[in-house]
Amino acid sequence: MTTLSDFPITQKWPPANPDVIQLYAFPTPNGVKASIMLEETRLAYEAHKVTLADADVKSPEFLSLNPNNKIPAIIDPDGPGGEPLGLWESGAILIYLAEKTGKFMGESLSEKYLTHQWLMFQMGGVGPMFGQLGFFYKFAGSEYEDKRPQQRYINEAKRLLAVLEKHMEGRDWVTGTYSIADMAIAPWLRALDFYGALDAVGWADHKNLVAYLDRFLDRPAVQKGLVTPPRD
Ligand SMILES: N[C@@H](CCC(=O)N[C@@H](CS)C(=O)NCC(=O)O)C(=O)O
Repeated sequence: MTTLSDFPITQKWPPANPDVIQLYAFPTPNGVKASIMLEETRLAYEAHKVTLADADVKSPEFLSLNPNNKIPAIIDPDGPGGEPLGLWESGAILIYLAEKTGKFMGESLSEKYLTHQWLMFQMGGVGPMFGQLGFFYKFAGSEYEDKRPQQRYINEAKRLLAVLEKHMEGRDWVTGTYSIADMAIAPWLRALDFYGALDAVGWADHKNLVAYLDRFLDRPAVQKGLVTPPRD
């Protein structure tokens, strides 16, 4: 039978309590999806800080859990069949934790699939496109003389915001009730401020999204998840 200590990642980030879920993350928009869900579900967990530096995400120990060198990742020592389960990709982690607890994935089967739909919209659209916007608007790409890539991602971010703004008319949460889709989408809306891109994408004109993000940030579990593990 496999145990937590069989995972090489535990050599670099030893568990204080091997019986609880181990979270390997950094408080980025993708990282906080997992910590927010763990806070919302009140599952017992231990957070290990894995920075985006090569010494962490590209260390042999981290790569042994996630060969794609990206946070977040988890190990649940009490996975399916009581066996430990290591998992990466934030969307997969959210679905796993929702199924484990029976929480935040809708009440009916239809709600469940709609939750998946909006989660995939974030994973395949909002996350990658806003991430590129961050690169070309705030980070190294902002120095590039050719501004066409920057403009492309500004336009794509605006397009995605327009889809969400329209959808959120008359809704508090993306699928009606609070779900993992919100935990995936809202942290990426918050990232626009960090990228200094609020004006570039016309954020203030999206009144439904401004109210939605405030609603999300008001939740105590979100506030805790956003600083877990602590940056410093
Ligand atoms: N699709 C992945 C993306 C994760 C991701 O991009 N993580 C970034 C931080 S937000 C990372 O770990 N970057 C480190 C690197 O690429 O070296 C997920 O949703 O889990």
